[in-house]
Amino acid sequence: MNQPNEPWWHGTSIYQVYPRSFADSDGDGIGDLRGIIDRLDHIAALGVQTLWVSPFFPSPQEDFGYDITDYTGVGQEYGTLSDAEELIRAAHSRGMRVMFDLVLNHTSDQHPWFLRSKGSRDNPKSDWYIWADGCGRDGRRPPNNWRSALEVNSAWQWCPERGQFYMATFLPFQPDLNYRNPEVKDAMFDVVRFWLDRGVDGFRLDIFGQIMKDPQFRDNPLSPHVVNGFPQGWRRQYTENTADNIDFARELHDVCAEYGDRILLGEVFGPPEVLRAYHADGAGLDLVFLFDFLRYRYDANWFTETIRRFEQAFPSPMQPTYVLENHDRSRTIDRVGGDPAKAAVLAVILLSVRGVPTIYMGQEIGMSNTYIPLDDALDPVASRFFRRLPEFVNRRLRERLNRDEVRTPMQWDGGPNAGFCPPGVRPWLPVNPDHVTVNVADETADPDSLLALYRTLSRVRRASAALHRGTLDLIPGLPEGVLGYRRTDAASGEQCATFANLGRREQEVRPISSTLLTGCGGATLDGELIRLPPDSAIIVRRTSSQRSAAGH
Ligand code: TEU
Repeated sequence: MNQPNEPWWHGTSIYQVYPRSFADSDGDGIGDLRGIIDRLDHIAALGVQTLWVSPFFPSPQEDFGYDITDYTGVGQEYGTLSDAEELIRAAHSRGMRVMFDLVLNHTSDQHPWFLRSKGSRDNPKSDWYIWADGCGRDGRRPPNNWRSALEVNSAWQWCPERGQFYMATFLPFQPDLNYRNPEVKDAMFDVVRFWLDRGVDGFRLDIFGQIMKDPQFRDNPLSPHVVNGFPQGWRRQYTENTADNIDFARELHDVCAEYGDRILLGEVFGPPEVLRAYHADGAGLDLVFLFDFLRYRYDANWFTETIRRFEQAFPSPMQPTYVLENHDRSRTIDRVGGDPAKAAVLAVILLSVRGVPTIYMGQEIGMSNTYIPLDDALDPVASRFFRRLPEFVNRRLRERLNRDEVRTPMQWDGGPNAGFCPPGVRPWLPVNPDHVTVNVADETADPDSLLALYRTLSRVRRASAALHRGTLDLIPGLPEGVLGYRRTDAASGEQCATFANLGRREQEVRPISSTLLTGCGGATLDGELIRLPPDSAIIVRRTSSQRSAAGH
C-alpha cells in the first residue's frame, strides 16, 4: 500500500506487548513468548502492522526485564531462543513486522560485565561502566549534580569495592554502560546484529536520549523555569540529547543499514523541536516517541495545538509518532473518568492523524488502571521511592506512581484469571475485577465495542492512502470544541477528513460532499451535514473529484 520508494514503516502502526502480562502458556502466572505466539491472531485481527515486544531477556527481574544480564538469551520464565525465533517467523507469516526492545543505556548490576567491572579499578571490564571519583574530603560526595531520570535521587551510586561512584541514570541496580569505550560499543552493536540476523525488523530503544553524557562530567545548569511555583531543577544539558548522543544514533543507524530496511524507534524525552535532531537527515533514528499525548488534555484546542506542533517539527518525509498509553503511564480511559465514549474519540484521533500510532496492549478493549496500594507494589520505582506516601494521596493522583497498575494481565475473557493464565494459578499481578465486562471475547462479539472500533479504524486506515500516508491540514474555524483535519494523498487524489467533538454541546459541520468511513458516539453524516453529539467523532472521504482548500 505504500508508494514503491517509501519505507515500510512510514504507514505502519505499532502494538506494544508487555510479555510478562500478555498471555501465560505454561501456567506459572507469568506471560511468555509462546503465549504471544498463541495470541498473535488477536493482534493481526486488530489490523496493526508492527509488533513491539518489551524485554524478555535473562534478568533478575528487579525492573521486570529492563535490567538485563544476557542480551542474546531469553529469560527462562519467557521461553527459549527458538521461541523468540518462532515469534518473529509467526508474526512475519501474518504480515506483521517485529521490533524488540533494546536496552543500551544500562545493564543489570548482576550482569557479569558489571560484577567484573566493580571488582577493581584495573580489570579488563573496569572501564565498561561510567565510574568517577567522589568529591569532598573523604571522596564520598557524588562527583557532580547529575540526577537520575526520576529526579528524586543522584545519578551516582557508591561502590565500596572500588571506592568510587558509578552512574545509574534510572535505578541504582541499573549501571550505565560507558559508550566512550569502543569495546562496549562493539559488544552492544554485536547484540544488535545478533537479533537482526534472526530477522527482527527493528528496535524500540530504551531511554535512548541519555546514553552519551558529557565526558567532562560538567554540572548541569539550573533550569530558569518555575512551574506552579516550583523551580524545575536542573536542565539536563550535559546528560540528555547531547550532540554526542545524536552522533551515536547515526552509528546505530549504520549498523542497522547493513541489514536494509530495519528501523530504530527511540524512547527520548524533550520537546519535538529538539527531538527532531535524532533524524539526522535520515541517517539517525527513523522514529522518536513524542510523549505529549500520554498527558493529553481532553480539549479540542489542546489537540489542535499539539498536532500543529508535531506537524511543524516533523514535516514529511519525517513521521511524528502518537502514543496514548504505555507500560509506564496511566491508561487512557482513566484520564477521562472511565468514560468509554471519550476513549473512542481518542481512538479515532490516534488512528487518523499523520504519523505512526502505537497501541499498548489492552488499550483496544479499554482496560483501566488496576488500583494497587503502594505497599503492595512490585514496581521498583514505587517501592523504592514512594512507599512512604500516604495512600489517600496516592489514590487521588492523576499520574500513577505504581507502574504495576498499568501492567496487570491482559483481559482475554470474563472467566477466571481473565484467560491470562489457567484457573487456580496466581498471576504475577492481580487481574482487574472489571475483566468480567472488559475483555477481548465479549468485545469481539459486540459490534459497538471499543475493540470493534479499533479494528474498523485500523482497517479503514490501511485501506486509505490518504489516512496512512497523506498530508495533514488542520481545518480552521470549526465550532467550539471540535477538532478537525484533512488528510490528502497527492498521488491518488484521495482526501479524508476527521472531525471530533470534544466539547459539551452538539455541533454541526458541513464538509464538501463526502461518504462515511467510520465514526463513534453517534456522529452522523446526512447529505452534506455532519452532526456531532458531545464525545463523538467521524472520518469521511471526499467524493467530489474537484479538490479545493475549503474542506468544510
Ligand atoms: O523508561 C524510562 C522513563 O524515564 C520513564 O518512562 C519512567 O518509567 C517513568 O517516568 C517512571 O514513572 C524506560 C522504560 O520504559 C521503563 O519501563 C524502564 O523501567 C526504564 O526505562 C529503565 O529501563
